[in-house]
Amino acid sequence: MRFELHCILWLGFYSSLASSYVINGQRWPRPETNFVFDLVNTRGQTTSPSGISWNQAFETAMQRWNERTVFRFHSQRGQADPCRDDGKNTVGFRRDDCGFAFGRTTLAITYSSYSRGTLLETDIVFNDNEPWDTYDGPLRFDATDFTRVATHELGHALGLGHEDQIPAIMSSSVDDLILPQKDDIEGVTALYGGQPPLPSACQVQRPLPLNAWVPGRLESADCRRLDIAESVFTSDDSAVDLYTLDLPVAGLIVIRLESDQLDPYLEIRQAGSLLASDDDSGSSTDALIVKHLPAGRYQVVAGSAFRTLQEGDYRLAAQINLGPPNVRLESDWSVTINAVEVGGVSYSAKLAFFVNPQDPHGLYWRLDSYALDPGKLAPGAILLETTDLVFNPVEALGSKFDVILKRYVFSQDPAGWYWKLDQVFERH
Ligand SMILES: [Ca+2]
Ligand SMILES: [Ca+2]
Ligand SMILES: [Ca+2]
Ligand SMILES: [Zn+2]
Repeated sequence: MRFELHCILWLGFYSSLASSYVINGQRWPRPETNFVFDLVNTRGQTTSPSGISWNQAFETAMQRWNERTVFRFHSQRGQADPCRDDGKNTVGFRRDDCGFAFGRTTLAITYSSYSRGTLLETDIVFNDNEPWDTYDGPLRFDATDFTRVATHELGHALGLGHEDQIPAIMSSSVDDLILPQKDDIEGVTALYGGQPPLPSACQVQRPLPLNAWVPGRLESADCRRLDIAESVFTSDDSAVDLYTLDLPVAGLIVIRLESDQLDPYLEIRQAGSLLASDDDSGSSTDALIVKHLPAGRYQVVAGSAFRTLQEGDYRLAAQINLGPPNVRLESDWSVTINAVEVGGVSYSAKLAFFVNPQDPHGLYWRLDSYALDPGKLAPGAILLETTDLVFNPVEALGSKFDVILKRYVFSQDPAGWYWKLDQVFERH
């Protein structure tokens, strides 16, 4: 039986979140199949306008499934006619739909033949009346991305139907997503069983040293958020770099992710669950997390706030002082700050204890004096972008404490700098 899957794709957006993958009811006897192809479009071109060969693009689409699911697409170079039942799976460009006119909104069609629920052959026909190119990220209006449509059609070829309820590459409308999403991956698992693999890019974790800026770059070859978000899943093509943070003490850590080329998004995870995340708490769209954590190993995820792939350079730092404190509480309750970081510049400062007449039981300090001290960029005291003060740690009463002081506006001295004690953790 020859079964035609009209794959009607046009620009559109997802609406609600619900439901799950759709299976056509047919599957290959084993989770693998072979495609024979050597792609040339109807104008005789072997490459897309951006210079990627159609063959390479189709293989990339195969890899997107191979990397994330138990299914394996194999490829073999050779000529074959996508309009013929010849025992070969293939893909080709055509100006007509195997003798018929393409529908006005049809970008590609996958034909499947099967017997009693077992797939025998699939052929994919691309509508070459449409402008095609190859690119990642947001969909362009001047040309459709061949690779993501090929990824979608290959989803039909392995047995998936359309899914329009939740984010999926198997959506009937082509959009900004380019990879099989969680729902698509679960659909393949439902068809073929087994445990989906973790893409190799997601198995690489760089150690994140403390108190140093680490340069990095988000790009296409990186792990993607959809591959690592295990607890609360958000379907997402965006690139992520994974770091291991070893915290030898329980302490207050300040983690920053900064970039002027992309919109940073930062996460701290442990054993697959999310402990903290931030988008824009730093300056501009930079991410900043201030969090007290027990000693242990953490995963720091450097990503972008975009749902699609956003490429660019960034820098990442985790700040906590494990050496002698740079901040001391004196016997008169004034605070001596040996070195405080303010936007990458070091100052020394003195805070005076302040009895607030409006809150006599609260603990307050007032900026007494400060001096630029550019030679001494040492960790342990940071004036955050929020103008809150972090001491990680301060030496006080014979112990060390990690402390957050919240900026306070004192109505009788609105130009003065005041802070109120907000959180205290004893350093062990
Ligand atoms: Ca065929
Ligand atoms: Ca990277
Ligand atoms: Ca951000
Ligand atoms: Zn389709």
